[in-house]
Amino acid sequence: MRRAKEPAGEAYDVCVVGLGYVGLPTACALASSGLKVVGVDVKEEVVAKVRKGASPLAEPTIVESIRRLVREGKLSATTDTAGAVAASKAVIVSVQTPFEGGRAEMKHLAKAVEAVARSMREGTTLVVESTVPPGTCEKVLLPILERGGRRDGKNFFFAYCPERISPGDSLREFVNNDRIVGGDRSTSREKGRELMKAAVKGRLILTDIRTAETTKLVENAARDVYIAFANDLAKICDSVGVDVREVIELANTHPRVKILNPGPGVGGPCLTKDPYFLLQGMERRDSAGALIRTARSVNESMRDEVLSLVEGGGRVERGSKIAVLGTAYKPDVDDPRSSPSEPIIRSMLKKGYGVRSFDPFCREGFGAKVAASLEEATKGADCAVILVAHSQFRAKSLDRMVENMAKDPLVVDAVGISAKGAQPRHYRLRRLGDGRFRTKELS
Ligand code: SAJ
Repeated sequence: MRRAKEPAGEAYDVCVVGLGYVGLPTACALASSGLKVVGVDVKEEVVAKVRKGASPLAEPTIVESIRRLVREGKLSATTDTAGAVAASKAVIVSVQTPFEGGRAEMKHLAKAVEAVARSMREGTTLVVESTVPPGTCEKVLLPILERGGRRDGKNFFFAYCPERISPGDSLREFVNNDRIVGGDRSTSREKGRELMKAAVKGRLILTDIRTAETTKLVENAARDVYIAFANDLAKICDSVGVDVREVIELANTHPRVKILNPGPGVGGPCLTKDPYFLLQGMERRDSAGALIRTARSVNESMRDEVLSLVEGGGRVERGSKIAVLGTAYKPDVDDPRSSPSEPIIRSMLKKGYGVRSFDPFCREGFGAKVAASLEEATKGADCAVILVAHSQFRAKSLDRMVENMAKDPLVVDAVGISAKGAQPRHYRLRRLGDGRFRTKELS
């Protein structure tokens, strides 16, 4: 038991605190660059897995890296934060900062930084990667670290280097993306850059801490706003009687237009909360942030848009069988956090529909009966709703998919995987943002 906790008094180049979606790729990238890395997590099951060379994440490159790095002795893991921090030259903190009760919840991050502060050596470089509202490092984290008279830039070196990785492709993105490094002391910024340079091939761009905190949130708020524009267009095109995907494709041939894809809403742990973190950091309370707030509500309204496609034709009623295809928050990942499928399924269940779900990567059903295969989910269903553009769904023709459904079924395609201009004869097809079906259904 004791052995399981102790980092064996070894000296590590880096200690990564938090072995989640961000900490694991961070630890793997640094260890792959030749540094000796110890990962820390409070969850014993996570630490036990890594020690065995197994990955808590299903992402193939992470699975392969952990297996190799643990075998080569470059990566180890422990639940003992104090021991690992004390035995390391540098520390990177990448713990979760969830959005709870309408506020950014900083307790996990503050606790991790307190543990680091208690055990870090003189001269430690400390980099925080977690996403935080502007001002958090200055108001919450640095006061913890400077308790007892230690000073940033003198006794330790603090840098804020927000993560930018896309779950599903995290290791490649960690290594290749440009990164922002925020530090309020020039020595700290430089030390932060030095540390990240070991594994990051992209540019490491220096600024102050608050600018780095704000930039991270702006990146995700921007993506949320861009997607909201596409989603708003879906509603507009639906009522104009044209296909939004064709309109976007054509508009994007203009050299200065780059519209994203509409869908059933925006999910995942980042875009759904970071716009609120940004607004939380504001001191003024006027119309500032209005566009960001509106974007959030447009994206959240897409669940109703999908439900209205399901119910619009009057064929789906209490007791109807519905197959929901896709519960992950985006294509080809196994992560269901804040997935748009959740409110859609819960609403369907409330209305008394018989809902079966299937996702090739993710076992989450949000209360629906989880089918073991696509065929099991669609068998006898009156309606199939495609909510995630997984490659497996893209590869399957809808004509084949409906073969075992009930007679004259309805297929709702919320993610644009059906062929452009498809006019199937044996089933009704409704594509999100494609108003042409109204004309067709009326004729
Ligand atoms: N989505 C659309 N239409 C699109 C693109 C995405 O509806 O055209 C939806 C997806 O289906 C998903 C959601 O948006 O539900 C978010 O997916 P995403 O791929 O846009 O982003 P995330 O949440 O996986 O990762 C984002 C990334 N941020 C940006 O691209 C600015 C990533 O770089 C960040 O590191 C990550 O947030 C994070 O952890 O902050």
